[in-house]
Amino acid sequence: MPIKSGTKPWPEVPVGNKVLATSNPSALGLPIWIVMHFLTANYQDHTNATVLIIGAGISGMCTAIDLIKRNKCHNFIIVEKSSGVGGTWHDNKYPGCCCDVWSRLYSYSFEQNPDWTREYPGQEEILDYLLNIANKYHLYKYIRFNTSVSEARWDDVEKKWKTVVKVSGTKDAEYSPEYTITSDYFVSAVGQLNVPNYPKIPGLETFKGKTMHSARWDWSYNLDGKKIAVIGNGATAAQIIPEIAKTASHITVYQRTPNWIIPRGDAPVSPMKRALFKYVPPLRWRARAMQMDFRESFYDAVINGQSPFAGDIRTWCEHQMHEALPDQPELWEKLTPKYNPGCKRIIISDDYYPTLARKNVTLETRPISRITENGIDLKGEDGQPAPGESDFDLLVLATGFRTVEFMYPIDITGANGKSIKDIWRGGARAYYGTTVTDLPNFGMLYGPNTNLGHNSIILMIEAQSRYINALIAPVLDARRNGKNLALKPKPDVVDAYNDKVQQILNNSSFADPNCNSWYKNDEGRITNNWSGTVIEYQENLATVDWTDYIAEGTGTDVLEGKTKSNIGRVVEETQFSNTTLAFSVLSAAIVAGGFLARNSRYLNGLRLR
Ligand code: NA7
Repeated sequence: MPIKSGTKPWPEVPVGNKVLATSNPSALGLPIWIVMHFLTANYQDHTNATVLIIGAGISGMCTAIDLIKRNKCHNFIIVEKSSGVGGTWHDNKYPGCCCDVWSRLYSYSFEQNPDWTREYPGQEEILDYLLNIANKYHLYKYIRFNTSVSEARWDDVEKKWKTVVKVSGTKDAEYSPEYTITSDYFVSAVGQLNVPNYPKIPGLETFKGKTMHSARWDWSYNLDGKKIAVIGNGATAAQIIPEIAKTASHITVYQRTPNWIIPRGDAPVSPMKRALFKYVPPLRWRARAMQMDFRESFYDAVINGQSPFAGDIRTWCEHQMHEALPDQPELWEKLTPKYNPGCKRIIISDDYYPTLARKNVTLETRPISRITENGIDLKGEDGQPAPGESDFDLLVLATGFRTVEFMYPIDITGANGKSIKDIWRGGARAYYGTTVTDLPNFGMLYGPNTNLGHNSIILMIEAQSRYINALIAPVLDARRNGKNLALKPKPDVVDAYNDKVQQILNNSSFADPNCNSWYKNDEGRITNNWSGTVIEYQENLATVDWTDYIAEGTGTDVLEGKTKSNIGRVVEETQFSNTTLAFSVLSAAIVAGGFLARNSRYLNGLRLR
């Protein structure tokens, strides 16, 4: 067994295996054993980490990279339920899967990729990008795959988190099926779209054919010539249906509520453009900034149903629908939403309506009453089951995720034994969506009220990672001094913040009573969406106000005299107009040209002499 000598100070040493504490001293010689034990005991321990991150998706990776870059902390563990990195891009690999935000913007600001092959690349290309990031930042050594968190408990005395993890990889589970990790800080990076929502339709379990949830796609199943039922018509279904319709014998789409659908305008990125993005980075930055500007301007459209932009969405949708499905007013009626654009996620697609025009695709809008051994019965007008379509080979559940129970099914207990269920009674809430009342030394990414209907979620995640890392810094300082520090947000600060957010949301399209969405809980509280623009959110998180937090422990002195820390934000929007930019580039070119011309005359002169 290799002995890892700690050549770097804590917390720069990654979590390892506590070799010396468990090995036989006689094998090494007692004096060496004592010295090595002293050197390594503090930080080389399989079940002790400074920070524990749940999830190796975009948020978990971003937090880990910031831990390394901003806090020089390598003493962390990432536990990941699945077998690979990428989070949602690992889980969702159904046919047609891609992002509905341009990847130039749906990517880390600090790792802009010039090589995207399309404006909206597919899942495999996005996953590839994330795998490359994991490699580049050497993240694999921190990740424990096939490991899920079942329970996390704050220890008031030790001022540490005790997190119970379960190992599902068969080989690893043979020797360590379950264990507890102790950490100073606990970060949830599990996201909002993590746990599939299996619909509670009577008879679902009796279906004899194949059943797949969109986020659990079985690629070993051959779709060719199959008769398929798709339940759901959200963003996911709108991507799957056009793909599988190409080879299926027949598809019936079960729509409960219509969606606003606007054109996507996807296109390949030419090799010339890619080369320019690679070798002239300002062009890449500019392209991203312009996409940011456009997406930010979309905010009005999703939040205010009466805004001119919302009117445009209605027009684009109708135009697209009428063009793809000409002279079918009955179908138009079924496909036109009766709620404001933005209340549910606006779908961007060029091929959904044309797919509904195919002979092998049927749209069913009557409600489902039950699922039988091989079919789906409908609710008759008298409310009784009426026979529906049968002989399905495959049932696709494009029914979304359990979104409002953040961190489900993890059992979390905070300070003074308070459970997350009690803390979040009435709906999940957090301070800036990141820190939670009664959960000390806890941070979450893509938490309550941080989802967007109009822009790239990665912009929010980066701000959260930066903010959480700023909160982790004094916890590390205290431990460096041999002390401990516990930070939790003040309840009145959290409440005031959330009241403000809810006030705006309650007057927005998200609150339109004519629609249900995954943004709201059963009581109608909008638990998932942010109320403002990305820039507003980034500005909120650009400063840590230490007076917002209750500090406890033996190491509170590290915060003495500190009231605010300015951590800044990633400025994504354009800073100059195109005219100013063109003028500056032109001026720079003239100056450079003049300089070169003068020097070449001078050099020529030198040569002539
Ligand atoms: P969504 O947007 O939550 O869509 C789920 C769809 O499934 C939606 O059409 C639902 O109808 C439908 N659904 C859910 N349960 C049922 C039952 N019981 N019966 C019939 N139909 C049902 O999930 P997606 O996966 O499409 O997208 C999630 C996000 O992923 C998306 O916003 C992007 O950000 C990426 P409903 O509209 O509720 O009537």
